[in-house]
Amino acid sequence: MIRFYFHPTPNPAKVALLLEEAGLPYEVVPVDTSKGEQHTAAFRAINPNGKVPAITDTEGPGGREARVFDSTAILLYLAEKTAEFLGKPEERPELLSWLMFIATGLGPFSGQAVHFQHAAPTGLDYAVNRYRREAERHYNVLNDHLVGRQFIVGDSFTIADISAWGWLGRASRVLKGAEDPFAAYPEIKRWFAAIEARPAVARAKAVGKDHAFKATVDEETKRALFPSNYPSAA
Ligand SMILES: N[C@@H](CCC(=O)N[C@@H](CS)C(=O)NCC(=O)O)C(=O)O
Repeated sequence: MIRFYFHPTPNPAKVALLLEEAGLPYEVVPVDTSKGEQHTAAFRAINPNGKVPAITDTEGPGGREARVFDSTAILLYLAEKTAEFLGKPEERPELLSWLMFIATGLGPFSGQAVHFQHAAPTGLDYAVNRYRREAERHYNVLNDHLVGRQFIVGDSFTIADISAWGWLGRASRVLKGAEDPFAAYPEIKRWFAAIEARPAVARAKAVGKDHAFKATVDEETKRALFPSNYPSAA
């Protein structure tokens, strides 16, 4: 049995889509990051980095329970476990390259673009411009790569598509103010529409809908999500 530690945010969304695409049985464990549940000792034992997603798998390697944290690690772990969504062996260099491009570039710069445009104090023009433009630059790299391609790697749906889908689903927040955030990225727009049409996407989007996650942003939320803004007293 897989326990899936979840909050309705982009990185857990990737894992939800893989679990649904693979048809793996799993149990959702809500982690309300706006309430600070990611900082409990019990959750830190599963992800010492205190972020979602994470999973535990009672049937890990050697039949022992395993924990896996960080969305890209989970995608690779589950894809290897099911031997699905990895593309052809000769495509592994491309798969790893695009996975890391998303994990270390597209995702983090998108996340910082959201932070500085939606959560940070106003007036930080340098930071807003840097992260917004770096997010746009990553969009351009992916857009150019997708010319003439149905999928990011080879000619099949892989965990690279799943990983990119997680953050591109937040394009309207990343590219704040754009009427159509994909207007300047026609190849991403075409690719994204095709991924969205997959039946598993609707099921992935339904994950966690039966849980009332905290929606308000108050002092507790800010301290939970941005603890490094509140240095502990010496
Ligand atoms: N590199 C990690 C990043 C995980 C991450 O930033 N998760 C966010 C949700 S998308 C989170 O847990 N935020 C709450 C917090 O940072 O306290 C991954 O890909 O899983």
